[in-house]
Amino acid sequence: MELSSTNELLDSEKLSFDRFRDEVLNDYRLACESREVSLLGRKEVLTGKAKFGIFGDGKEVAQVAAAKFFKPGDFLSGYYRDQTFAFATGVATVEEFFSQLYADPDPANDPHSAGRQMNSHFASPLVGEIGEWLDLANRKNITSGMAPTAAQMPRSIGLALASKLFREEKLLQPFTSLSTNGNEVCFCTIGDASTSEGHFWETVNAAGVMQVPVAFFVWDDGYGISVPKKFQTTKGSISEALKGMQKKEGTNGIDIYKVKAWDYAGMCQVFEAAIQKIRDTHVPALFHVEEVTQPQGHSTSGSHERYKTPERLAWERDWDGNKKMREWILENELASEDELSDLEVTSKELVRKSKYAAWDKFFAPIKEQVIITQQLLEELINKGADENGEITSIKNHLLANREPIRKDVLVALHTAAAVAEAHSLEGPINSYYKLLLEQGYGYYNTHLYSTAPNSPLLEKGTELHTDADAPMINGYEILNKYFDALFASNPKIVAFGEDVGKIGDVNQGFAGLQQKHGENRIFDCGIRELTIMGQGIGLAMRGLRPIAEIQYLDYLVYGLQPLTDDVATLHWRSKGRQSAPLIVRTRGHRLEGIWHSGSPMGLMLNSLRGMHICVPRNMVQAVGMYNTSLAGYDPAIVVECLNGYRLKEKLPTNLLEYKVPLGVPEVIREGKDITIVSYGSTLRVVMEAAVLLHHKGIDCEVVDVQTLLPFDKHHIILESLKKTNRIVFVDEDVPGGAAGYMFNMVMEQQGGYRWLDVSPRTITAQAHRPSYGSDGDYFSKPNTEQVVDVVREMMRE
Ligand SMILES: Cc1ncc(C[n+]2csc(CCOP(=O)(O)OP(=O)(O)O)c2C)c(N)n1
Ligand SMILES: [Mg+2]
Repeated sequence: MELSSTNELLDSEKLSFDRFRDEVLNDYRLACESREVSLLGRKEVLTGKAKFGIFGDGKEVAQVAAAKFFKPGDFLSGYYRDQTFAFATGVATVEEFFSQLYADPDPANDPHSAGRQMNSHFASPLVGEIGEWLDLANRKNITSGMAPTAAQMPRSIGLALASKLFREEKLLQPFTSLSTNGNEVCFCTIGDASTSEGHFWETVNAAGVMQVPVAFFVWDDGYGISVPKKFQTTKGSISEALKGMQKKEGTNGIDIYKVKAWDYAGMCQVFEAAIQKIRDTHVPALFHVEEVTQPQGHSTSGSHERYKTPERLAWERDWDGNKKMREWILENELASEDELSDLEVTSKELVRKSKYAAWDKFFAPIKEQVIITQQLLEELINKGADENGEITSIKNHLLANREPIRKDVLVALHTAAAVAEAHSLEGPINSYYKLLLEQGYGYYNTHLYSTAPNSPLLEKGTELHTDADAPMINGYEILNKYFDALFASNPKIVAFGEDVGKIGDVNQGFAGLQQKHGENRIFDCGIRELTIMGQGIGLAMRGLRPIAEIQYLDYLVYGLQPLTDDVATLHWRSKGRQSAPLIVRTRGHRLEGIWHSGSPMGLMLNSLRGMHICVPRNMVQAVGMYNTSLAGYDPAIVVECLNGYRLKEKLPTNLLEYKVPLGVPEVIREGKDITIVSYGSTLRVVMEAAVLLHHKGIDCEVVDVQTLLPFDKHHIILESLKKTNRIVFVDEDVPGGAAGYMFNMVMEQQGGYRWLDVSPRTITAQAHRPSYGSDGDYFSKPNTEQVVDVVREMMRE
């Protein structure tokens, strides 16, 4: 009996030793494969098969160590050095890596971005075919990478905050496919130099304040391209610089750990305990991973010999993580020299084969296009369309190209069609050209917005129901009643921002709602627009429905970077694999002075393609736009009129059901003489002018565009113009801003120029920001008298 239990013990010790050894060797294998990917990847760029390469060499061991503690349900918000992490978690394969390097547009080959992103930008599927959220709690999740340094930081706050909400909010507990009791940790990686960005500091501070489960990893290789850390970081050390944020007994803050990138065993030990602590306590932590190397330099765009000293280069060779891990395995007798050599050979072989497989898949469809094109060109030659040898030369040129791309085939077809026209033989060439063109545009230009059946773009709208004796109440009270009903009806809604929680926003739209629905649903944030937007992005990616506030539209620029780079591009750049249906709530247009009456709509139009831009004229319309947006998965921004909160509106009876269709203008005053197109606050100026003009015998038709993106899907403005033959666009953006955009859409896209009797006009604010005070407003923004005068001039023309 005793003997057998001793044997059992020995057996189990042997088993656990074997398991440990296998795990270590598997990690080493991953590190070797990843290194080979970097080496071969760079060659592919240098030989011209790929355009640009940025790789994770030098960070392999640190990443296999970190990935060991990344569990299903966890999220990575990382950057372009995370290839080893992506391989180790199984989110990406080596073959997929090469497909992305070659920019293969077939999502079956590059599922992460379908050829739309540079290499090393991974994305795991968060949403399914019909836009529905997948079982994220049971998957390892990587949020789509971005190239701007530190852009991954803001959303990490939201990805981590979601865990806290899922753990603390009872109403969210049934959503077990999205979270397992909030156990999920957000891993957030960043290079040492990128910690110089404000994004980093704002994010780490917010994590320390909110106590959310995020693990920041700083890969410190001492450089940001060529600039060393003495020019980047106070005291040349991010862990030193962050000491004031370190959590102590009885305070909030972050835990800080220092590890060495070549010390596999040391990192595993620290990461294991520290990540578990984050998972259990939601206290955030930062790992300062020091002594990272970069064997091949920053990217394929340059060589590091230009800025690293020979001593530094020699040190990097000696302290290479893979080399050190190998030495450690041998010292601890976990494998023999021969075993490691075999493993290294097998790793190289696997990468080489994967590379060829990716290239063959990338090239096969192009090769087929070349063959068909060759046949079409030969047919032309046979039919006598080549008397000057032009077709033969096009053919030879195409066939001489050993690595043609789709563009080369299209150029050949386009040129050949022009020659064939002289013989009326261009038909088949043109048909094939059109087919390939359509295919190409399909590869690159789809999925800017949701393609799901519940797309807000498909919403037809619902009627507004108002009782005959409905009370007239303030605009903010309409919103308040609406948000109250919304929180009661949908447990996934959360709203937050500056002054949103306790006082219920500066205009009382949420007044009393935190007290009623709880601090997990409606809450205050620090003054940090950038990470308020990031918070919204992360929460939305995890399946919640955040309404994130920018207190005044003028401050949108602080939060614009994550909106333009992350939110607006996410669905497109992942070809529908990921969505962030964030709703940004803000208030703008005329009120008082330079920073409380901005209307930078042109700025938004130019930077937020991929979001919907809603510009309601009153709060009931705003409600209808919130409802439409919340019924689908696209991100949207709603600009409420700052001067509309205290204007009286009739209280509808169907606040929760009322939906405004996007991209459908409304004629709010009918007339036959001139069409005035506007939106938001200027509509009140326009309506006043219309009354004055009516007394002068001029009958204005006033059109509210309602949403700038999408813009007038059914050409309702054109219908009005056909009737009046005169049109003026009015808004309070700068000249050439959103009014210029509307002008262009109606003239060019809708063909409005054909219906004009007089020159079309715009009336906008001045080229500078608005001055303070009522006179400042009068002389800076369009006013009633100006509209009256312009319209009268147009009528006289
Ligand atoms: C906002 C922004 N500015 C500049 C760049 C160009 N750029 C790309 S990587 C890089 C250096 C980043 O260094 P670090 O954060 O240390 O990461 P590493 O590449 O060393 O891992 C720079 C300046 C960029 N991508 N984004
Ligand atoms: Mg660096």
